[in-house]
Amino acid sequence: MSNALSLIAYPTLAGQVQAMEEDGYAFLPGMLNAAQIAELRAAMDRLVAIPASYDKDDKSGGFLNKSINNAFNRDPLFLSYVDRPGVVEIAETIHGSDCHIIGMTAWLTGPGRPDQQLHADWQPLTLPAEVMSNPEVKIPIYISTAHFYLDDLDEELGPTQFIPGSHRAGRAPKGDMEYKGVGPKNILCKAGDVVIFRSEVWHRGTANRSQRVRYLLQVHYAQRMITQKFPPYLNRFQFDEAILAQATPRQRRLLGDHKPSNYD
Ligand SMILES: O=C(O)CCC(=O)C(=O)O
Ligand SMILES: [Fe+2]
Repeated sequence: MSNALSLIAYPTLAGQVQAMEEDGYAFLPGMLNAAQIAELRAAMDRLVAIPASYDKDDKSGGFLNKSINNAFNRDPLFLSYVDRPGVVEIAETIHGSDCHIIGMTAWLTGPGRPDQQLHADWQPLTLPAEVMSNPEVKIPIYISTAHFYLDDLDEELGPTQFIPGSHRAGRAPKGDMEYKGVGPKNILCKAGDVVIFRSEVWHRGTANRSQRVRYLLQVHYAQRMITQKFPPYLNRFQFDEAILAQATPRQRRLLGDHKPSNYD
């Protein structure tokens, strides 16, 4: 039985932002063409793990797990994914015009990867269900992640699953597998599609039961007051000057070159 999430592409920015508020995610089909998908996959293949940055590239869990942090700092190609047209406008609308990225991860997951636990990436506020059921209670979107899918997803490759509207639970799932009687549904999208989702929506990556490696680029956006996660910490992360020199003013701001504000 198919467990696919029906993916609705809202054509306007207002519709996409409304989807972030009501469903917890927005589906953006066809953001990349075949050549862009191929060049991104090749760039991800070329990345070499930096252990000090908490990168991984091993099979210690019994499956290939190559996860490279701070990808924007590794190749100018990834810099262009900081402000991809069609995605960045959503981030700037939901998080504010001074929003920034808090991370960018190039992630390859190989055959044998198990199901993840259903989770919220971050639950900023825990609130009673009766408070959350009041439509006047509107929680700001503090953090979102754009998933750039670089494969045609099928059930075997390990699609991401979401429970629409579950960000309104007011809590992380903590072992629950349903919200209001609805379980996690597969995102069976195409290579080049993007799903951007807020941190509280209940979701998980699923088992890779194929013989293929799944390629995913994650761009994590946040309100300016949410700290960037660019390991290694204590001043050991350094921007690559050659890449920074190519950044536009908007890209620089998204990397953290802000106007002074609270606490600066
Ligand atoms: O692998 C996926 O599709 C989702 C991954 C995820 O949600 C996570 O690592 O937090
Ligand atoms: Fe997650």
